[in-house]
Amino acid sequence: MQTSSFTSAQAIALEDKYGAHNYHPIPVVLNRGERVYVWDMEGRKYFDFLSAYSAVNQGHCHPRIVAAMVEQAQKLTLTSRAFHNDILGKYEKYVCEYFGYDKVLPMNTGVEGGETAIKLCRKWAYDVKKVPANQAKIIFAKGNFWGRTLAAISSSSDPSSYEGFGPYMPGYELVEYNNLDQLAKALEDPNVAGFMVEPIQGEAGVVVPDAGYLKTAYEMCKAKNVLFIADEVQTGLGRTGKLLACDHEGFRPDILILGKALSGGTMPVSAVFADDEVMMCIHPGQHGSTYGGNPLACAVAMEALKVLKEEKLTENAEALGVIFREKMQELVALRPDLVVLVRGKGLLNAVVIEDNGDHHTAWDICVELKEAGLLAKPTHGNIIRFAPPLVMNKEELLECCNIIKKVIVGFRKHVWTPQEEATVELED
Ligand code: IF1
Repeated sequence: MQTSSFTSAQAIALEDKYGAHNYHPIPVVLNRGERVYVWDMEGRKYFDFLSAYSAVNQGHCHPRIVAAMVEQAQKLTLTSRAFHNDILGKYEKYVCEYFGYDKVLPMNTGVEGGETAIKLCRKWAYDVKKVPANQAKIIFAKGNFWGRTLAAISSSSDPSSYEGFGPYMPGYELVEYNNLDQLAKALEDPNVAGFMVEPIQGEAGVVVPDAGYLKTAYEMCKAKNVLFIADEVQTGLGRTGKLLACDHEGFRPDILILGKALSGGTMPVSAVFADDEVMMCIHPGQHGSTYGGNPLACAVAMEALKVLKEEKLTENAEALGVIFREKMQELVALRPDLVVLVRGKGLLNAVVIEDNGDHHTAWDICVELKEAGLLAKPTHGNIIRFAPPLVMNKEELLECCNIIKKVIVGFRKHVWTPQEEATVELED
C-alpha cells in the first residue's frame, strides 16, 4: 500500500517546472524495480520492455550487483587516476580476458566510449598508418546514433539530433547503412582511419543489416588498413543473443565500445577495447576522465559481467528472442492493417506499426500497453522497440506476448485532438 501523499501527477509537474524539456516520457512515474518488473508510485506493476535502453540486461536491482556496489561503496569509491587503486588492474585483466583484447580504456557513458574510440583511431592513423596531420577521416553509417555530444551529433543524419547545434566536427563521412558498394567507394580515400558502426542500428529502429554485411565490411576495412570500430553500447552484452552482436558473424572488431549494461543499469560505466598496436598510441595526459575506472565502477562491472555469464543471459536472450518474434509475427497476420513487420535479434526487437504517417498510432499503442501493464516506447514515430531485461523467463515472456496481442488485436485508431497534438512530442 502506498502511504505517501506525493502523487505521480505531482512528480511529473515538478519535472515539467524545474527540468529542461529535453525528453517526453510515457506518463508513468516509477519508484521501484526488480528483475523484469518496475512499479509506479501508485503501486501498479509493469513489465519493463525498454530496460533503460538496454542498460538493465541483468534485470532491475540485481541483488548480486547491488551487493557488490554496496560493499565497494563502503570501502572506496573514487581515487581519480592520479593514484592507483587496488581494483582497477584486476578489473582490466578480467574484462580483457572476457572480451579477448590486449587492453581496455575505462570511461563512463556510452558517448564517451565513442569519443574515446575516435580519438584512439585518429591517433593510430597519425602514429601508425602515417596519415598526414589533421587529415584523418572516420566513416559512419547513416542512421547512426552514439550519443549527444558535439562529436556524436556531427555524425548524425537525423535533423532532430544535429539541427541547431552547429558548427560540426570535420573529418567525417557518411555512407548508407548496409551498403557495401558505398563503403568500398569511401574506403578508396587513403586518409580513412576508421569505420564506426552499430552491428544493429538501435535508435534508427532496430535496423538489422543483411547477413554478411558486417563481416565483409570488416574484411574490406582490413584490406585498406582501416580500423573497424564496433559500437556495441546497445547491442553488446547478450542483448542480441550473442555476447557481442559481431559474434553472430564471427569476427572481432579492431576497436570495441561497450557501455550501458556493463554496470547492469546501476551507474554509467563504459569501456573501449583494442590491442596494443592501437591502444599504445595513447600516452599519459592525452585522454582520461575523473570517474573513468573508478573503484565502484570496477566492482560493479565485474559483478555485472559475472552475472551475465553465470545466469546464461545471452543464451536466454537467443532462445526467448525466437519465441518473441514468432509471436509478434502472428500479430502481423492478425492485424495486417496495424502491424507491418517484426525484426530484431535476441531480445532486441522492434515492431513496425502502420500509421498512415500520423505518427500517433505507435504512441497510442504504447499508452495502452502501459495501461495493460507493459512499458515500451516508440521511436521514429511508428516503431515500437521491445527489449526486456535478459533475466526474463519463458512464462513471463509468453504472458507479455499475450498482453501485447490483446492490446494490438483490440486496438482502434483514433484521430488526435489539437490539444493532444500540442502536448505530445513524439521524439525519443
Ligand atoms: C538518450 C535511442 C537507445 C547507443 C549507442 C552509444 C550510445 C547510445 C548504440 C550513447 C545511447 C541511447 C541514449 C538515450 C536514447 C538511446 C537509445 F533511443 F536513442 F535509440 F538506446 F536505443 N551508442 N543510446 O544507443 O550512450 O552516452 O547515452 O550512455 O536518451 O539519448 P550514452
